[in-house]
Amino acid sequence: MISYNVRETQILNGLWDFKFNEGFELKKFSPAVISFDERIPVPSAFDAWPTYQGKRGLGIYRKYISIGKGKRGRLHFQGVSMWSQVWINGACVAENRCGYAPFWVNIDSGNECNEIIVIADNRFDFNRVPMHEEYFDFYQYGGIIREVILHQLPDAKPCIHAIRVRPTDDYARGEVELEIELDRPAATAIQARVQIDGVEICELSIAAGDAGCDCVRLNTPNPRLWSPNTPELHSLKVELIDPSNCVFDDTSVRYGLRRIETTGDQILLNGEPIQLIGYNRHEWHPNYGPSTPELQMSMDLCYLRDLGCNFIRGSHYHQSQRFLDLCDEMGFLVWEENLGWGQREKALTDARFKEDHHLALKSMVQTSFNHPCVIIWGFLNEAKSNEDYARPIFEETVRTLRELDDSRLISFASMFAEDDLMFDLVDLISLNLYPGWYDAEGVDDPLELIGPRFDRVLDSLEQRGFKNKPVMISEIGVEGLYGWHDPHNDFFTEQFQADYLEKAINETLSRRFCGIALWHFSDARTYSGGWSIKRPRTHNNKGTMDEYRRPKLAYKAVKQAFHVLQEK
Ligand code: ADA
Repeated sequence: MISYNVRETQILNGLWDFKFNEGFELKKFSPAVISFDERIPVPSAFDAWPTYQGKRGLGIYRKYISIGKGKRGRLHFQGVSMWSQVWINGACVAENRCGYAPFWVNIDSGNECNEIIVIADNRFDFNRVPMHEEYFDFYQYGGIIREVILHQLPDAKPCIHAIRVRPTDDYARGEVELEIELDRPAATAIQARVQIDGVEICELSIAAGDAGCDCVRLNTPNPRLWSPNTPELHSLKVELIDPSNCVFDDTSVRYGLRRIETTGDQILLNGEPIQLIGYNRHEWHPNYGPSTPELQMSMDLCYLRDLGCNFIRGSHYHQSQRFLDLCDEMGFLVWEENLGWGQREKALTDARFKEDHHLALKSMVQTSFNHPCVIIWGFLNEAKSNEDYARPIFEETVRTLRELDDSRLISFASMFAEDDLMFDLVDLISLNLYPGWYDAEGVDDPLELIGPRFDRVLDSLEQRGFKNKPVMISEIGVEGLYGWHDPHNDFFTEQFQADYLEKAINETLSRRFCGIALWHFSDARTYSGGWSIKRPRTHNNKGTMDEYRRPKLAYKAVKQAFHVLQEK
């Protein structure tokens, strides 16, 4: 959570002027030709809205904002999907090509009244927006799907762009490294005053010409460790002071003292082995599409806690900062991943895709850096990691992640357990396995496929030299249609799903796997048209709850299995 005392910020939630256009040619776009004919709430997906459900085209938004005299503005967009442009006072100032990646836009006009136009285009077009492809197994919406925050800053001075707090090896005694990044170089030297939990810690000097200060080590007074059982948070505030001793900008962030690492085939949290037990979760609800309200997020977390989970894989894109704040507070361990789903040669070798993937990755790490809940950075879910052509982008991604943040584990979810070529690059091997489901054609007892498949996979990893690397099941599950029962307890019944998940949990955790993330928490809308031929109701129905969070029979079975584990 980021907060400000001196800095003026405003969350621009509410109704924005809106125009939808299906066939508009982008080359011809000019704000002057748009006649806005309605108003639509921000944040929301326009195609989750009754009038535009299922439509693809341009959603054009307008908002007038005032900037105080002697101030400049910065807009922080938390997510505009899929392809977007921002126009300020008639000029295009930014383009973003990943619908979940936060980005900043400056308003330096000096005008008091400013016209902000945002174009959000949800049409698939590999050449223009290669990170979003039509075949992903989750519905991709358009619009300003997450909050927009206006920051007002003193015109002539730099401001704090980011504060990064990173626990050191001496985290248990409260030591952290602090890095401050300004949004522009300081014209004259600036003093920065640092407080932790309200206690003055030190003053730092940022020299003229510098755009921040490099890592300094600081001690947290009265340090308390962060863990799922003790989600203790500390807060660090930086104030920028001018020569007359006035605070002209400030930022407070929360952080947690914790360490995540691996040793042999185990994951350690604060030096103790930990098993990751939980779910994959899509940020989705039928009433709101991808713009889930915070209350729904809290309820989802309460269900996950009730189920006995300590872990959530945020499949398959950047997580909402609101959600991560809640996870920090409630003590969930989170895998956050860059947008990706099943990329093949076309994308993995494409220069534009690589560039966008890289930018989105940076945005994810920079935005979520201070959340103690995030313990794993993930990327490229189920890409073709069994092919040599994928090596360069996998190497580059891991290199970038380690440069940006070497304090978390790195992984990707692979669907090629026996012939993946990238396991050497990551800290944690993560496998998406669906034994007894996709491979069950013609098999009498699909549940009996689970254990033997696990054994084959573990043998193969051992033979390839990965005996001493942690391995987790990052996805496993089967479809259960809410309310579907029949005496045979066959595929798609709630009972089959319940029996399957119970068995999958027990078979996983009686082996050397260090974690399991079931696929998935709640049913979610998927791709439409012919893409959804294998998805009854056009939903991915492998949720333990349906899309309205009504528990299926699996809920009880999973809860029991997870609680037995936690009590061991
Ligand atoms: C994959 C994928 C999920 C989902 C799942 C399934 O592993 O990562 O997004 O599509 O399969 O239900 O088949």
